[in-house]
Amino acid sequence: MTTTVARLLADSLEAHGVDQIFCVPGESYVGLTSVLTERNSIRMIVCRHEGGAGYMAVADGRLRPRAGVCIVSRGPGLSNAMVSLHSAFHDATPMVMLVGQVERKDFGRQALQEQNYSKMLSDVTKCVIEVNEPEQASEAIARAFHLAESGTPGPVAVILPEDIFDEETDAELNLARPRVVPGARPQDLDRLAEMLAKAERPLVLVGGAMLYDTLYDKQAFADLRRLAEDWMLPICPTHRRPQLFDARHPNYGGYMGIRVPPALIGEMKNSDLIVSLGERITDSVSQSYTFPAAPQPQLPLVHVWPDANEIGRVWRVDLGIPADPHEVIKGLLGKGAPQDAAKRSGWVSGLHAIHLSLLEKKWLPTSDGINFAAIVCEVDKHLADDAVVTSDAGNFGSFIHRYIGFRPGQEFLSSIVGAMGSGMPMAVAATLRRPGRQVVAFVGDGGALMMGNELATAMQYGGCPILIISDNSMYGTIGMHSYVRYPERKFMEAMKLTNPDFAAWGRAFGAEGITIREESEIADGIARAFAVKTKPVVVHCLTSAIQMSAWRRYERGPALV
Ligand SMILES: Cc1ncc(C[n+]2csc(CCOP(=O)(O)OP(=O)(O)O)c2C)c(N)n1
Repeated sequence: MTTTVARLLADSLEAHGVDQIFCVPGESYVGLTSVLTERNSIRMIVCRHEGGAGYMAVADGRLRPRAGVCIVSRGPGLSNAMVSLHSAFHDATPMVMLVGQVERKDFGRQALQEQNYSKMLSDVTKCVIEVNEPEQASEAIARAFHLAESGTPGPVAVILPEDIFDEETDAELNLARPRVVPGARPQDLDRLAEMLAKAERPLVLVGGAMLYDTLYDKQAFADLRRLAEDWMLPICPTHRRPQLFDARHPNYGGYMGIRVPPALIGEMKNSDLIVSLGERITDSVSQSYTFPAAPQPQLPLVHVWPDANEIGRVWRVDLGIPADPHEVIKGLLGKGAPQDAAKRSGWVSGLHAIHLSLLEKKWLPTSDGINFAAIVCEVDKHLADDAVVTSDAGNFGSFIHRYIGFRPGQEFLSSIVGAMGSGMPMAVAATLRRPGRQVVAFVGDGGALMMGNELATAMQYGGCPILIISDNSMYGTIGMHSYVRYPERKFMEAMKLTNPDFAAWGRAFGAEGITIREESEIADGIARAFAVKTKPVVVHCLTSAIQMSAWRRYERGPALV
């Protein structure tokens, strides 16, 4: 049946279950917007910055088993969106970005805002698909979703010239391609079972691919717990994936985030086997490539990841299983636990005891503002079992991981690679995908003004996130790095920030604004924030710069300031 490219593209997106698209409008794709807005099936979420739209798509790609989608305009629009592609690529998050392009007759002339997207995006996408013929449009969408969601997930860009949307075509609608689930060979499962049976002090890391398993099938949480209990294994959720295992469960072996505290990493290093179940392993998780050491690990390493390309790329592994982690868990459960699994109970309880001691809600007083620990602990008291928490990048985030014991059912969203600006847009995406649930975004004063403008998008679509801003009047993380690397040098001139009254800033958007200046105001301020529920809330917390992170203080204090 003859249709137009724009209608065929809209049909193709619908066929892939797309129900919302994040965008900043652009003249390069009005032919598509006009068709999409005619349909009730796909909601266009109009954002204030393409980086914000992109981060929302990244978050959406982690909140359901389907790539998040955004549309941006050529040159400037895509340039703004690059940070979200960078994050999706490093975070192994499925995302499809549609990009408007100049008319085909002008290709290569450096027409207004034209870029060569295959060159520009070559290192931040899994694939750039340029659609130059109407017949390719629907196939391009099907390929984009397939590539974004399979193997190592990631972002795929589909480039659409401005003049293609109204062209007629008889091309067939391409339906979504069935999910390919890679599984383990029987001999590999046997070997893994043998290695696990023999190990006295194993560590099991769980990460990103495990998160997708829980989106496809909630049973994955229960199966992982059973594996941990029956086989007596310590489970260690990795960097910014804290919700994968209940932090209070006795088999929780410790959070394997960036810079694990010495007491925990010291004990972890006594391990005699690491099994990475759906964690890609990065420099953050491996403590800057020291544990496991790259390229030759100091202990046996088993890597389960759904993409053979990735396994062995950096580390020489003893056993690589290019499989879906849940399939491997089911395979192990089918075999039954070793008779003497209880021999590891001392190892597991030892790790868990260290983990619990690190979670303890205690902190030191500070003279230059609130210790952010006190705020985070108060927020934790109000978090529902199905709350969504987002975090921007910055040292304030270390307090979240130190003091909040996450549990399955709660969700945590962040740029895993640590790109600032993600916290607020991810919270907006969460309010849309999880309506009626608590959504709390933690940001620093740096990140707040990078992408905090998406508060306007929350207002526009009725989202009610609570934005907790840690205002230490500086880009604190970088101050900490300067201090650690050059302890005798001053650095504040290059880090300090002059901030607005963030509560008033929030009220200007139509949100509730609350200011917390000292510890005595925390309980009331946070309770008021959680009570609002009908509009966004901005909580401006005047925090200490001396307490650099949940683990570190400026020994020399304000002398450096
Ligand atoms: C987009 C981006 N720009 C710069 C950085 C480098 N960076 C990492 S953390 C940080 C400071 C964050 O400051 P703030 O939001 O105030 O939080 P704090 O560290 O003070 O808690 C910077 C500049 C980054 N990670 N991402």
